[in-house]
Amino acid sequence: MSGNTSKPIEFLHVAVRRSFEKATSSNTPQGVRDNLDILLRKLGQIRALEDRASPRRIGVFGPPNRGKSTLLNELLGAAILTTSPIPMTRTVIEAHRADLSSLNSEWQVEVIHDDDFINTFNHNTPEEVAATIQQYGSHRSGGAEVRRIIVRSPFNKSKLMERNGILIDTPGAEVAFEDLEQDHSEDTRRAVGMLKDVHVVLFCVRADQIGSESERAFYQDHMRLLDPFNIVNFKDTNSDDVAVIRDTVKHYGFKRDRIYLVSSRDAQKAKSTEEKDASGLPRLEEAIVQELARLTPRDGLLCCTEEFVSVLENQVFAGIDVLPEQIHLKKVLNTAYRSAGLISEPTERRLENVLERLRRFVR
Ligand SMILES: Nc1nc2c(ncn2[C@@H]2O[C@H](COP(=O)(O)OP(=O)(O)OP(=O)(O)O)[C@@H](O)[C@H]2O)c(=O)[nH]1
Ligand SMILES: [Mg+2]
Repeated sequence: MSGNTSKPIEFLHVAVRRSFEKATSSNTPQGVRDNLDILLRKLGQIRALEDRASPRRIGVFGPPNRGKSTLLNELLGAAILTTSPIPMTRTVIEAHRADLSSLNSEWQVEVIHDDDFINTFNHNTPEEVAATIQQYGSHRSGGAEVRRIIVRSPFNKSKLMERNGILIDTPGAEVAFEDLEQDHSEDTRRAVGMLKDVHVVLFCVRADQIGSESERAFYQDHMRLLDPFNIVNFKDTNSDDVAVIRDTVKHYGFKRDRIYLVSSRDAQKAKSTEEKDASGLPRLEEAIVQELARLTPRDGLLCCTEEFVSVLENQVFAGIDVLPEQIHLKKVLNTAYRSAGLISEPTERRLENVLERLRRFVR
C-alpha cells in the first residue's frame, strides 16, 4: 500500500520545493512563502515516517507555569506529571506506549542521567510514577542532573497514545523567553534542537497573561513555521473568548484556525462528559488525532495536495507565478490518479476533486 502512495508524495514534495524556490527568488508575500515552507516540512515528515510504523512525537512547549504538564496529564489519561504554581518540570519527560508483555509491571520509569547512567523503576500505580517523576524530574528535587525521563505503560486511557503517539513534556524554557538583551543562544538552541524531532508541536500560552516580547519573538522565529497547535490555556480565568483570541492573534501572530482555547484545570475537575467538553480539551484532542492521520502517506497526500492547490489558485488569482514546471505537476497527477483507486471512499472522491483542480494548471 505504502509503495503505491509513496510516489505521488515524492513528486508532490519536489513540486512544492520548486514553488517555494520560485517564491523565495521573487517578491512573493511572506505568508505565501510560509505556507509553502510549512507544507515542505510536512511532506518531509510524511516521507520520513512512511515505511516505518514509528511513533509520532507530540511535544508541548512554552514558558513556565502555562499548565503544560496539567494539559499533558489529561491527554495521557493519567496524572503522572508534576504540576505546581512554582516552576516545576526541569527535564524532558516522554511518555511511550508499551505492551504489558514487554514490561515487568504496568508502569516502567527510566531516569536517564547526564552521564548516560539509567535508573529503571517498576511501578504499579500512576501515583508511584508521579512520585518518581517528582523526585527526579522536578525543581523540587535538586539532586544530580537528569537528562530525560521515559515512562512506559499501555496508557489505555489515552487516544493519542493509542495512535502511536509519544507525548513529550518539556521544562518551561524560562531563560529562552526572558528579556532579549541577554544572550540566551544556548537555551534557545536547546529548545530549538528539541523541536526538530517533534512531529506535532503544541505551544502553550495563558488566557489571563499576555506573553513577553521575547516570547513573541521566540514564537515568530522558531515556532511559527512548525505550524503548532496554539493552545490558550486557563480559559476558566477569562470569560471573553473573542477578546482572548483577538489578543493572541495580535500579540503572537497566531493563525486563527490553529488556536485552541482550553482549561486544563476544568478538564481535570470535570465530572461529566458535558463538563469535559466545555473545557475544550476533547476538541483539541480530536484535532491532534486528525493531525496524526495526516502524517500518513494516504491522508497526507490528500491534505498536502489540497493545501498546495489552494496556494497555486490564490497566487494565480493574485497574478503571482509560483507554479512549478509542468513536468513536476504531470508526475504528481499521473502517480496520484493511479493510487486514487486504492484509497477508500470518500477520501478517493476528495482526492479526485483536488486532482481535477490541479489538472487545470497543466497545459
Ligand atoms: N486556573 C487554571 N489553572 C491551571 C490550568 N492549568 C493548570 N493550572 C494550574 O497552573 C499551575 C501550573 O501548571 P503546570 O501544569 O505545572 O504548568 P507547567 O507549564 O507545566 O509549568 P512548568 O513545568 O514549571 O513549566 C498549577 O498550579 C496548575 O494547577 C487552567 O487551565 N486553569
Ligand atoms: Mg510542567
